[in-house]
Amino acid sequence: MSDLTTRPHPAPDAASEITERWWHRATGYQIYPRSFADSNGDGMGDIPGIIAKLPHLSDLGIGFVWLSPVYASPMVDNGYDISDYRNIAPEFGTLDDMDRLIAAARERGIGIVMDLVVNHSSSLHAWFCKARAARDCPEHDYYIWRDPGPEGGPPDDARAAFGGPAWTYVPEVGQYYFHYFSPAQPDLNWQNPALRAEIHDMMRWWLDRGIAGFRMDVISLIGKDVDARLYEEGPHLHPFLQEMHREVLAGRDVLTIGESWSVSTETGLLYCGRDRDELDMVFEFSHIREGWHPELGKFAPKPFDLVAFKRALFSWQDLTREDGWHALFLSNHDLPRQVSFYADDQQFRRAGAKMLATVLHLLKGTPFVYQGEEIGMTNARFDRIDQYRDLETLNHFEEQIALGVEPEVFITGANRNSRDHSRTPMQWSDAPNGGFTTGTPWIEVNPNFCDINVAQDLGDPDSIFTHYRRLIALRQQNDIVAFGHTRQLLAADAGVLAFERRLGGRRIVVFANFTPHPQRRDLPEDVTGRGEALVHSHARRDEVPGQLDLAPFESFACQI
Ligand code: TEU
Ligand code: CA
Repeated sequence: MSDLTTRPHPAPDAASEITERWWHRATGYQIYPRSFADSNGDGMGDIPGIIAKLPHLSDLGIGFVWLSPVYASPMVDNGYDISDYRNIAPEFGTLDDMDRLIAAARERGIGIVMDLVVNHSSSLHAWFCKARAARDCPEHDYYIWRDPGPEGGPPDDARAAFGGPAWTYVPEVGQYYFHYFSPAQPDLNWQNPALRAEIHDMMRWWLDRGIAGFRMDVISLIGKDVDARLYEEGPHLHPFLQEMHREVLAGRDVLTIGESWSVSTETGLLYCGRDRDELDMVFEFSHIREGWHPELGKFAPKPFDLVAFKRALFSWQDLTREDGWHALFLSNHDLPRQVSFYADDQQFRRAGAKMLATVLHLLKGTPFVYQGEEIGMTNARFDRIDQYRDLETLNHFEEQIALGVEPEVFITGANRNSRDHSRTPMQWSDAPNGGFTTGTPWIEVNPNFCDINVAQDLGDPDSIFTHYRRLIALRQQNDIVAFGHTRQLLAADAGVLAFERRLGGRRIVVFANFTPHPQRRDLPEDVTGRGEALVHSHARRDEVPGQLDLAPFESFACQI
């Protein structure tokens, strides 16, 4: 998006300057193509479907799209298993369709950020087909092979993220290959320079087609040392990212967001610090993991703890105060629907959805909207395991049932946290299947599409969609929203989240009630004041009074 202006912007205390980049004021929108819009009635979303829906993204004010993988793939993990990095899966369209999407989006000032899945390929990638057939071809070393352990079994007992061992034996070569995820996703051997050069070349090839950047899938795994059983943030990670920057990214005005499940406030600036020449920002998950059971993981329901959640969220605001930048999100294709998880998807759905948006979009960083979030889409209620589609849920079900977990207990956890909730089709209208497809959708449409859909929200000035549009516009227009320093307020409060943003002498104060009950708070003097309402879910608020009463899930921001 080099056509957008780049100018230096004074930091809030004028002690340092950051150069304003196009993505500093932009809001991203994630599209999970399989579930977004189906143009040909085969029950699966596709690229022509996305092109047809670009006006929706313009209406919202979106600056760029993060497009989940559309590359050729056997779809074991819905495209996160790529068999050809330079082609498009036929169910999604053709390379021509992709070029048309890039051009049509760009005409609207929307960049397309592609998903770069290079920790692993598909086991059907041509490289792996050769690699598994013979030890003496160059491609063999593109993957991670080890001889059997002393007893003839796998080299060690590492487990794969989607269940089962992390090593799979290939008799043709008499070795095991390593896969952090499923056996259909063999890990690439980043220590091989020829492999790295292939990846760099492929990235340049896409950038030359006009894309606006990359979201890098589990990028913190590429520096791994399997022999030391060091997978996340391994010893080679940052040298590899610096090399990638030199070889591919330097001199291009593109956006890079790395996904890392392990990055912490100790390591965050190693990826996105000003002088690092690696990435622009990272998706980090400390606030998400907060909602998981510490031992039993995501499929064991755990009550939401607002204080711990706030600690995680604001620790990254503190970290990126002077350096680095934060990618802000509550939802994506791997996570449950945010209104169901953090708020209420029944009586207070509308207020809850607006409240979560108010919080996220007024923090410092680049916010991401996951498809359907802008109309407050909710988790599905699946009663049977055969209604689920995701390999993570299905494999963990098998494993946990074998361990003696009751199916109903597992389904309760999955109804809260399965990846499939975010993957039910986008609800466009109250037409059959929510207007997503004229055929049979690949996964059930949430039956609440009659009440929750885009057409309905568009016609309502008080809708969740309208609230998002306002927040997205604020970031573009208001320097405090874009660049102000963040200070958390009421840190120990278990029901209310509050913060202020400050730039020069001006400030914005944000309040959010995370509970279904009215809340009253006595506020310190340095927080209160008269000003101008910026955004509100209930009554307009031009003042933060000394005694503040909040309605259930109420949120507002006031500039003082
Ligand atoms: O996810 C990374 C990842 O670690 C997930 O497996 C995560 O632990 C899980 O989704 C939590 O439920 C990325 C992609 O976002 C995901 O869709 C892929 O399945 C995965 O990588 C493998 O490519
Ligand atoms: Ca289709």
